Amino acid sequence: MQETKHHFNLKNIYHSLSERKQQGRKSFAVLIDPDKVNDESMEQLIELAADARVDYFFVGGSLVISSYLDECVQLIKKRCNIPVILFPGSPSQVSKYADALLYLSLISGRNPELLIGQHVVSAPAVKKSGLEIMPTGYMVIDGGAPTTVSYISNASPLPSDKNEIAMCTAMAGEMLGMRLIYMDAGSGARRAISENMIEKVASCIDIPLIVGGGITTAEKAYLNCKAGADVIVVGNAIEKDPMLIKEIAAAIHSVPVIN
Ligand code: 1GP
Repeated sequence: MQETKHHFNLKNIYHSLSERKQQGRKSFAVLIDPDKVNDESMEQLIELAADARVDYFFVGGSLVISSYLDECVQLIKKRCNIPVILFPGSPSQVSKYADALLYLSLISGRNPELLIGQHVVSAPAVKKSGLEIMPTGYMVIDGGAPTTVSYISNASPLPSDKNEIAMCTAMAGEMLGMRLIYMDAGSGARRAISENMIEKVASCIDIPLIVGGGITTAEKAYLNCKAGADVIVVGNAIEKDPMLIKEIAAAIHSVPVIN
């Protein structure tokens, strides 16, 4: 069937993600907040990421107050083949130059605006963007520090020791039709998500599991993958030390493939 631009757009990137999951291959996503970079720092980051065989760039932030989003995405597209996935903190963060968009519903919170309200308002623009849309159940887990998303959304994060709630939330998200689950301890979290919680959640869903927030070492990235994460997202630690990209990528890609 020929795909029209009105056809629901779930294609290449999602397929590669779920194929990688089936093969037990782990992925590394470097998160870029357009508010915190410029052309010069981006050039360096792109080169390091391409050398380290980073799998995805996530672009977005809770606020994005600058207007650098389009330029930042275009620069990545010009310089390398790493797919760019938008991770929007608000409906205005849509760039048609990206490859795909995490269509986030904050399923760990109880704020209807972030479950469905903002989606309704932005639906025409998102559909028109032509981006690959990936429905994502977004779960914010308490990381020991108030996150921008919790503050802005007025939604409390899921307690970090309540594995059962995390499991039920992820299962409900999958059964509601989400194609990805993203567990996030929040940018710059003091405490990253425990391997125990990752393992429990991974064991009760079949869709790919993204994990991020407060991951600062290659070892933690590796352990999270072993526990069942399919994609590891790192932002802050790389902003502080871009050289970490190589080490973390190597750790994630060294996780033994179990079929
Ligand atoms: C935040 O999961 C991302 O939404 C990444 O967090 O910046 O702490 O790596 P960090």
